[in-house]
Amino acid sequence: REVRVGVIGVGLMGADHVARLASRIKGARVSVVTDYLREKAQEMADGVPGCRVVDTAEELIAAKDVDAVLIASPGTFHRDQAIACIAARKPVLCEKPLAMNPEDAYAVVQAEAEAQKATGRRFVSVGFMRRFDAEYAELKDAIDSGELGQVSVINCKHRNATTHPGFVDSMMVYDSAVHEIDAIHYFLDEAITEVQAVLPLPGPRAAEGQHDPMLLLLRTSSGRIVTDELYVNTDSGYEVRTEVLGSAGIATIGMGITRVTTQMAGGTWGGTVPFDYRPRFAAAYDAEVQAWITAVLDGSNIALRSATAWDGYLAAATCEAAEQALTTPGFVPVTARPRP
Ligand code: ISE
Repeated sequence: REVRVGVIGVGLMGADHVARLASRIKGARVSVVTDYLREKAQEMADGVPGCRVVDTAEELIAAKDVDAVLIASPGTFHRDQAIACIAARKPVLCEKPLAMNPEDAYAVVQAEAEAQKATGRRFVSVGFMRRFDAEYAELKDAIDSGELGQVSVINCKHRNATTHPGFVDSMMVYDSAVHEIDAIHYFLDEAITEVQAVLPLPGPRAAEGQHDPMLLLLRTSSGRIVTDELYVNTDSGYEVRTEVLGSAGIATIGMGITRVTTQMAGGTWGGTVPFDYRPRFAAAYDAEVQAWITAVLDGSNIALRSATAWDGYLAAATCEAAEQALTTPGFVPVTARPRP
């Protein structure tokens, strides 16, 4: 059997997923695509044998030739589209963020909890693909094994070469910092209790009203501090770095540098840095989508290592505190509702 996947949104990430599903993922094919730019969807479908276009996400989710849905639309649409997939009892891999505010994310958690009562199954995976990154898995093992000793501080660097127009502070939080927020939950298995934002002098490429770079300080329930340095207009390359300060060792991963060349002319050294997240995390995206398809084929719907709707909600609740911290001095508490 193969899973017929419908892809909602064929922008940067959606197009990358269509290519991955059409060429590298075993047990699946893309049967239907949709995008608000119909011609873009048609162009994508024309390149995938047996793939057709529909006008709306609702049509795609209801389509008889769609067994599972990959949501790669803008985050503001994720809530309604994920809830529609749950109502249609179709497994869904929703690109991060699950929603652009905690209330919408919690609505997805509740809808899935009701469906799970009725069917005994869950349906929602959230696309925090770093959980499938080999370096992240290795770092988590080093933390969990005690090899690094007591971890007190984690320093994160999240650098993009550029972002699209309109990528304001709330997008830096909900669309970029959200990866580090989920990574903290993944690495430390504990809640984030409060967030502080420190806003340096904006860089020359920061958009009007955008605080880029942006520094976030996040405190966890055991008292650890995570720093997240976001810089989304470096105009150079894509670099995601995590450094864990332990009492027995300091580990750094994700140099994001695909190759370091030494002894270059003039005695300097350097390397190449991928332009954006698709080449840097290609293997993680492949592993994430393959694990999702395998889970759909075996009926479990959600891969063991995948982020769940609850992880998506916790990330959104923390993002809300981070967003409030942008205009509130000091630490802002994270408030999370009980898990249903
Ligand atoms: C983008 O949506 C991603 O998910 C990338 O991983 C992140 O680095 C980038 O800042 C986001 O805009």
